[in-house]
Amino acid sequence: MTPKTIERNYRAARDRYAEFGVDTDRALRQLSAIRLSVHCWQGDDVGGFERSGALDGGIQATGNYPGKAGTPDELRSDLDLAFSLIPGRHRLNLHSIYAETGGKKIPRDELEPEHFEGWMSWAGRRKLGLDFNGTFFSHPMAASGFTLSSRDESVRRFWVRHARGCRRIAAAMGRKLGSPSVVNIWIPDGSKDISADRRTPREILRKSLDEVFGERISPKLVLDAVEGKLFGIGSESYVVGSHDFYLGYAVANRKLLCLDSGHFHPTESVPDKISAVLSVLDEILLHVSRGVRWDSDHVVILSDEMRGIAEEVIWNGYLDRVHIGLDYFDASINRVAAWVIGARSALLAFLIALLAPAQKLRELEIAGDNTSRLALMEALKGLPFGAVWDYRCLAAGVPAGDGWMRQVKDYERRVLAARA
Ligand code: RNT
Ligand code: ZN
Repeated sequence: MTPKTIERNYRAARDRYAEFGVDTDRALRQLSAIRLSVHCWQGDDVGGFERSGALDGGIQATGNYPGKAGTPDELRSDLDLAFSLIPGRHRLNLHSIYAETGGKKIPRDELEPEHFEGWMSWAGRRKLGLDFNGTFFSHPMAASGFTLSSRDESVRRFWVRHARGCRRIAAAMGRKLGSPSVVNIWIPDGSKDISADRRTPREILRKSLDEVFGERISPKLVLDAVEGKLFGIGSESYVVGSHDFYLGYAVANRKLLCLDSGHFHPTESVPDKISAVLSVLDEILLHVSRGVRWDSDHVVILSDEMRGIAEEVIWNGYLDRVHIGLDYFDASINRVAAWVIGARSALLAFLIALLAPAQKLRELEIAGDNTSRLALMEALKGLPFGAVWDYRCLAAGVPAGDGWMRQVKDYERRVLAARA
């Protein structure tokens, strides 16, 4: 498609949306302000550079597509390509296992901001904000299946020190990049089979979190989030950090709650949870993902759930209270493409939500005219959002449609194929 065609299609779409009272130019301006936190771990199947053990904690990246990044420079090079194909300016979400320690083995509870200098200066040059995560899995100290909720005091304290260090690292990132770093805590703690004592690990977890957050750090530098989960592989019967646990903790301690869209019963609605928890919390973190059967981490697509999440955030005016992170890992397809597909689909969902006459829908609802509400909702689905999206891509200097795949294929041939 030539730029001329994209522009012509856009003008036609603009007129069509105007008939519904929707200003497409305004929607595009709002879309360009949305920052996604792109997860570094899609680039190497949650491997990291520490090499202290295989991926565990009940999460799995299946597949062995060639060309996985094996060094920080390779990962950054892959990310550069991905970011160049995603319209807009975004953020990068790091895990502590992506530290650069110059070949030295630094225990996780001794990590310092200096081990993330490489990431910080790279992000600074590209004007990307950084978010951060402690890594409470793939480590001998997590082998028992318990970390912050461990009854073993030496294990528990190790992970408390790790989490405290992560907040200090994130504070350095927030200071250096001039934008608060969201630090998310997700732990794999739980058990495969029915446990006799569900109480004690949760009380220990609460105490550990209090210790972690005991150190006051300005919210201008760090925003703390806690992420619950329904179950993991190997923790099917009991998860210490469940949704209920963290919801209570976040409310009581004014923390951000992280809602991962793969972490609930399949018939529960994550879109519905957003206004529920934001009625009592100031801010939340979203882990936008896609659950399929037992896996919570398939590549994000333009699913009904993705669209529902975007609608809830946009229609309720929550953009400034919701941090949007991606969280999935697929090792069976080109990893750069996986980033781009998920990020673009998430942004497209936000665009579609922005292109809806939300006020009109609300008015119909208030008037009790639910027939017209449903008719309008269905009519909107046939509107030419694709033409608006193509125009957004053109304006942002990224290929429209799946034209960006050419660059990924070229990179695959030139760069990825040469990797061991
Ligand atoms: C795991 C959680 C967690 C991880 C990342 C790697 O179920 O979703 O967010 O995916 O920390
Ligand atoms: Zn998650």
